[in-house]
Amino acid sequence: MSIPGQFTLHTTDGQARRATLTTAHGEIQTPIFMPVGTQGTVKSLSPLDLEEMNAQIILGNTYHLYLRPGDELVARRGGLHRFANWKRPILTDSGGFQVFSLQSIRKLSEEGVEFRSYIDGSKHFFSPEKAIDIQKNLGSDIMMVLDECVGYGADREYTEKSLEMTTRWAERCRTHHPRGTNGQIMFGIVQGGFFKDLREKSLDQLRGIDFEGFAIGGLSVGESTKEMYDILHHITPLMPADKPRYLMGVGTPLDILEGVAAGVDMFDCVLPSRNARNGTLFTSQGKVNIKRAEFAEDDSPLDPECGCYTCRNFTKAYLRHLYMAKELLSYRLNTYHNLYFYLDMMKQVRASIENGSFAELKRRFEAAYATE
Ligand code: PRF
Ligand code: ZN
Repeated sequence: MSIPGQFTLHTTDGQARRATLTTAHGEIQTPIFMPVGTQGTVKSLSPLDLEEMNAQIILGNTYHLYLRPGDELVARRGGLHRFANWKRPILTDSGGFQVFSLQSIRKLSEEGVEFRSYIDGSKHFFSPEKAIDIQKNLGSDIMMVLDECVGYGADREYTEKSLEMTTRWAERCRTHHPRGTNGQIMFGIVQGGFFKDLREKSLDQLRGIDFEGFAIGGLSVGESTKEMYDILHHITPLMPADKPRYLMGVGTPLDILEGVAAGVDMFDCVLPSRNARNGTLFTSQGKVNIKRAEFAEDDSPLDPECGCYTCRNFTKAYLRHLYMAKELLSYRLNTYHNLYFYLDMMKQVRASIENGSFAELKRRFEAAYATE
């Protein structure tokens, strides 16, 4: 019998890895992209849609679900899987990043972080233990430790103090929920900003704690692509090879392929779903802005190479019309396509690692997205 947290490496192609991660709600084939379902829903899509496009795991947010409808209310409904009728794995982010990025904070101390609700301004407090208790109530398969994601431009002194606190918070999270409890596994988060030695220090400290996986946080926070790739390629070869690696909140198709090339197994990002809602669509030929006048009478599918429901059934002219008229179906068809595109890209990534052609696949996407 396989146990939650078991990570089986099947094959590699360069640094790229093809693996399986076991969770309490089934196995995940990696590399994987996780659609973001902040409020317990991937905006505009049903669980049926997500199953149809073979989403293997979705992401939920501790911060949002704690504030509304409340994690205890969710627990009384049998947890987030039952509440949202999603039967496959769920990963929850700890709330730390949302507290910091929504500027709703904050008083930060060794004890935790105080913040104001983005809904009604009320005061709240997350300690590392509280962040885990909430994720236990939600019943996610993969829980994230509470961390501080330092902003871009933070100086060395601040970044070092911060990563050391993030390590102490990580220790408290693991102590509060020892390995093997309850089928829920826990990932530590490497911080350290844009200082390579501080990234190493963060990783060294975290690897002494018994986590089932490790995430790279604090990237895609306003730095250049070059700076991000530089840190990424520095830290991934130093991460434990026998545990899953998760690059948080990244990114564009090319960022994800760069991550895979560096040996990352898991990704999440609001980009495909958020861009879909403002009419930016990812295709095999690069990005398409569906609101452009040139599509007004274009009867071709959005992406002739895409097998999704949107591309099989509708024209660019119709998708443009829906967008211009702000019709609800616009959000749905666009989101369906963009997530299908991302998930299909990951499927191609997995196949290419298996047959040793990942570099070639990456070059193909780089050519299509070269002008970004
Ligand atoms: N920490 C957490 N969640 C995150 C991040 C982080 O650093 C990021 C950074 N891109 C996205 N989501 N807990
Ligand atoms: Zn499509």
